[in-house]
Amino acid sequence: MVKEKCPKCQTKNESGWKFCTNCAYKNESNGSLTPSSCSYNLVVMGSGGVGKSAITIQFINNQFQAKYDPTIEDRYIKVLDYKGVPCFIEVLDTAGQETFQAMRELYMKNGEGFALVFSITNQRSLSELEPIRNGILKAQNVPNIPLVLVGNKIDLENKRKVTKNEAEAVAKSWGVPLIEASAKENINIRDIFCSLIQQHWDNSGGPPIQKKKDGLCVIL
Ligand SMILES: Nc1nc2c(ncn2[C@@H]2O[C@H](COP(=O)(O)OP(=O)(O)OP(=O)(O)O)[C@@H](O)[C@H]2O)c(=O)[nH]1
Ligand SMILES: [Mg+2]
Repeated sequence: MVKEKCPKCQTKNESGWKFCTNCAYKNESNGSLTPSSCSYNLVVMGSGGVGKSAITIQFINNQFQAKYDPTIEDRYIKVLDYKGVPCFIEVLDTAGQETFQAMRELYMKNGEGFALVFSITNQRSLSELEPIRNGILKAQNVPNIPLVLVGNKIDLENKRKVTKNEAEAVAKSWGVPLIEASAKENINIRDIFCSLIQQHWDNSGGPPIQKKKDGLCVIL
């Protein structure tokens, strides 16, 4: 059997692989997995270096990436059990650095939930989220698109430049939750993605229900 290497972690996968068995990196060239009715495309956005990739990799793979390697664009897949419901999550880890932002409008339009990340050690990274949020609201046709404001790097409390009150005021003015997190210490990382799923459920009156032929209902 021919094996193909994952470009992200170099693990060998069966030919025709759709996502890496080691790091869950999505192989675009082999198409999407069949989506369940509880499936969401979630997008992680924010300035360069705030920790979008570290958050994504901690969530997907339970590892902290200490080395800074600016992202162009990476997609990952995870099946997350949230309140007993298996949720099929695709996470798009986007570029913070301006030179890599060509696809921005497309994923602002197609995303089904957005984690807007700043670093608590960098005041400017919070203000830089304002135009990103405005772009998402403009690109989306649906009202109440799930959004969460994420203050990352709370393990660096001694370097804090953005107070929690300040971030809470921004979150309140946007009408979104604030989650302070640390990708390094794996603090509140899962909650970021669960919050986006919960907002979907709040908007639609609960988790997706599928009717079976015999009249019984099951939660997918
Ligand atoms: N101490 C600490 N460092 C972090 C944390 N999250 C990320 N970092 C570090 O910050 C640097 C940048 O993290 P990345 O995740 O690559 O940042 P990014 O937002 O993906 O950057 P771009 O891909 O360029 O947009 C790396 O050296 C990470 O190890 C955290 O929670 N705590
Ligand atoms: Mg990155």
